[in-house]
Amino acid sequence: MKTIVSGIQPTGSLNIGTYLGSIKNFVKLQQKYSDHHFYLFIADLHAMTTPIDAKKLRKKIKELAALYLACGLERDNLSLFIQSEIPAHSQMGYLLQCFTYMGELERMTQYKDKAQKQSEGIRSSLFTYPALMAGDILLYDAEYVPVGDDQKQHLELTRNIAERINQRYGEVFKVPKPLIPKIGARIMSLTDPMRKMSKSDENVKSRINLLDEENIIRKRIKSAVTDSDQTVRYDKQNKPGLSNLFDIRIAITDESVKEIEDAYADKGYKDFKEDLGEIVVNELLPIQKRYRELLDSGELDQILDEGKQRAEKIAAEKIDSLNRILGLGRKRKQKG
Ligand code: ATP
Ligand code: LTN
Repeated sequence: MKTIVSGIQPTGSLNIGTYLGSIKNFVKLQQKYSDHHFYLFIADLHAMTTPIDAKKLRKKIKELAALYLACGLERDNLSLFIQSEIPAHSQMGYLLQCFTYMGELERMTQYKDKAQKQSEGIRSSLFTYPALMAGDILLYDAEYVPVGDDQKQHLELTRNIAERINQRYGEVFKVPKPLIPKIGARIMSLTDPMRKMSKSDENVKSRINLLDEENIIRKRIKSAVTDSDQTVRYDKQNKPGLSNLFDIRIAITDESVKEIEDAYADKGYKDFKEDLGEIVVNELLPIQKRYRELLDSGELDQILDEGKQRAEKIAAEKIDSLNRILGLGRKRKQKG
């Protein structure tokens, strides 16, 4: 069966950037690719690349698992699991480091950005993290990997590593393709539309968190930075703030730019922002309700156990086969 793989780190506050760029896309893809199996995971090993409090991490893992499901994922063709519960991810991460060059890792812009933000004690895992990510994907022979725009470079590296190994050892891995949504792949900060909306931004006004209260959601949109012109028109170059609000709206409603521009031909930013507040609130409140129901239910643990069981088996087989191909360990007789 063909597979689709993706993960999200359990760090910071999950916001509509992550939601529209990734989770909402998973939900749509689950319908479109109903004959594929989805391996979606909480990338807790990746969260260890920067300092994080242990208690906080535990809490975030559970919250993210509940949020994934609350956003509407179907259980039929899904294995939802926690990355660290499957040792094959760490094993694969190491093996792929053996096929990744320093020069490639040095070029990763996410590493450069994150390293720059830290003054001391940059963990070596922050540097090698793209190899771990490549392992997450290649373990399950992913056909597609749905991600936001910022992960494109890591996907390109994953493809290069897979091709490098295939060239040397034969067809070991499927070479995965990224799936980047047309709208929503890069939702920008509400306070600085030239920067990506990020869950680690210190300015809480820069984003709408999925669990924000209704009045906060409306307030954040109202105070979002826009230009001083009042014409509701999509223009990324000259009106980046307003265009970002268009993107948020379109990613939720699937309207066209023209439909929106026509609807506001005689209206200004105030109306546009108020309506967007309403649209975002209507999208998020049902998610919040389902999230609260799921968080302390036995159902969540059951789903994570089932996901783990299936993923564990596939991943362990892949590691065994890779060890054999690479000549690691002893020669064993094939079972059966
Ligand atoms: P940080 O900003 O702290 O590095 P993040 O907000 O990028 O973290 P991740 O867990 O790294 O969060 O991202 C999860 C998924 O959401 C990835 O596929 C990523 O591309 C996507 N994503 C994150 N932020 C945005 C955004 N502003 N717009 C669209 N997609 C996003
Ligand atoms: N690195 C990604 C999260 C991530 C991921 C993956 C995404 C870890 N492993 C595998 C897709 C496939 C991030 O920081 N957004």
